[in-house]
Amino acid sequence: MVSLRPNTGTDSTGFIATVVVAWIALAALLVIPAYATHESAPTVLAKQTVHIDMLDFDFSEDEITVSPGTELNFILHNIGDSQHNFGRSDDDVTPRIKSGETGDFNAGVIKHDTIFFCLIPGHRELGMELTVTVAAS
Ligand SMILES: [Cu+2]
Repeated sequence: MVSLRPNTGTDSTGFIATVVVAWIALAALLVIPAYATHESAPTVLAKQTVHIDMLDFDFSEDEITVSPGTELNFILHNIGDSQHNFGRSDDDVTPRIKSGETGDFNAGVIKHDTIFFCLIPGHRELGMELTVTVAAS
């Protein structure tokens, strides 16, 4: 028979139960925001490094496919004569990489299909564009 008398605070079983409930509540507070926050850090399931040659005016790869959860790091070799850069936007781009030099760009976990390109005016239009497609293999 289960006792329904109220916990007076002197009952050690009740105290332990209260502590357990408090820990569960604390754990929920820590876990729930991770799901509720839109920009939570995604789980990294794999890391992949991709080497790209930069030419005047093309990338050695036009399209690559990665599995969901892949953190992608680009190593960029400028084998052309002109300077180039590599990124997704004005705020998310490498410095200019000079002819003969190598740069890198950590794109983080690729959450959805993304186009990377050279942001130097005119270069993207000439062909310096790379599409990364996210697809389960
Ligand atoms: Cu360029």
